[in-house]
Amino acid sequence: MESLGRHIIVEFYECDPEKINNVSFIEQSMLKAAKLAGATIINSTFHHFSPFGVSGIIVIEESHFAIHTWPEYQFASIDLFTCGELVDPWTAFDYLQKEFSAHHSSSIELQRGQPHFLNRIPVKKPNVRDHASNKQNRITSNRSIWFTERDNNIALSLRHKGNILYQKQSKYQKVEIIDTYAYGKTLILDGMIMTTEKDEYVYHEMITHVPVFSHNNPKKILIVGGGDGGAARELLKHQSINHIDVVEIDAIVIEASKEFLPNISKSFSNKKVHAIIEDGLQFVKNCPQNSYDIIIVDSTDPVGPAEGLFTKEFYEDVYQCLKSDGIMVTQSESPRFNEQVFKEIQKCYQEIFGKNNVHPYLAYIPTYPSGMWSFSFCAKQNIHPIDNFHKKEAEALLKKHKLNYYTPSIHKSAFILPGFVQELLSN
Ligand code: SPD
Repeated sequence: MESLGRHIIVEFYECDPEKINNVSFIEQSMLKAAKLAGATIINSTFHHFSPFGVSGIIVIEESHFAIHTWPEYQFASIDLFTCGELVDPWTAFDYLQKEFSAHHSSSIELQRGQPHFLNRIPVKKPNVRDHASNKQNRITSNRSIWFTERDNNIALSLRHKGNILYQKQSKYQKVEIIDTYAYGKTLILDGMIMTTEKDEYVYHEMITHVPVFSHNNPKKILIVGGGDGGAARELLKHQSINHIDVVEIDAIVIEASKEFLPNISKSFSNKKVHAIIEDGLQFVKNCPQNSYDIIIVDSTDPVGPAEGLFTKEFYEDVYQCLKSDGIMVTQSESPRFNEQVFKEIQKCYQEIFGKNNVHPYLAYIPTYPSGMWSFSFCAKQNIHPIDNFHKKEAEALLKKHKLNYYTPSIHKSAFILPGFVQELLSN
């Protein structure tokens, strides 16, 4: 015996960046490499980091295989640690080099546990019963694959089933759908969670029913963004509404949602709903004055294609498109996580709609950064969301449709803001 174990430390250079940023592909390749090497897999965990990079480890009966990738440098760093005569880490090395299309590599083999330093002592063997129950309870294999949304200081990870159900780079953004254990199918744009099957109702109920029950007779609605169809689905629960335009810049978002999120996107098959593939900025610029009763800005975060939807110019155009008693509601980010954006955007709304006509409100969405999310209610006239709340109509709707978050009490209490949010608004 030369040593207890062999540990190959591998550097793969000039790999295919797409491959080494794909957590499912990496997981599958590492598992196959372990099997080809003759190892017995116990457990594995793999994480994707937004926007780039994957880390993963497979615990094998004969030690471990681990990987860390830097797609932006086309670099993968791998540990192949095995023990026993029957497992050959170099078989795994050869396989992975091909899988990741590495153009060149460097590696060293370490001998772990060298015999002349080892002194074997008698260790008590487990008794037969312990041994039998250990065998019974042994986990043969358990995949653990994680998606992580993070900025420099905060991260949220969701464990998912491994296969990426949908992945396309559109003209505007990377569109992905994964199946998570805790929140079901999840739509991700450029590495940021947009909606999940399990908590989407909070966002979609709050961005729609609050303005509709504050308006006297809403008939024609514009949604800017909203390509998953969730906001339109909620609006269809109101009989007075007979026309909904959904202006979505990215047809791929609608395509992905229709295929994998049918309960959210089902509104697109209703003839009151008109999907228009166009940049919301241009749409409101060209929109005739006094066109809509309510405009809902259901945008992504203010990076990438949605950046323009957080500008004064855009809101001025929205103001023009609204009828004289019109209401705009926007998703206005998290006052905790996006403090600066939240503050600045409130000022901007106040400049356009008037200080007394802007009312931010909150809801709790576990899969968005910090969990605390804001919406902003902006009215063209002096329409107050609580004073003008049509409570009876809200109660009637709740009798007919099961909502999961919105209630008449939530409608009112959502406008009660914690001290630190009030402070953000006051300076
Ligand atoms: N950080 C997440 C912000 C997402 C806002 N838009 C969600 C779209 C759901 N229809």
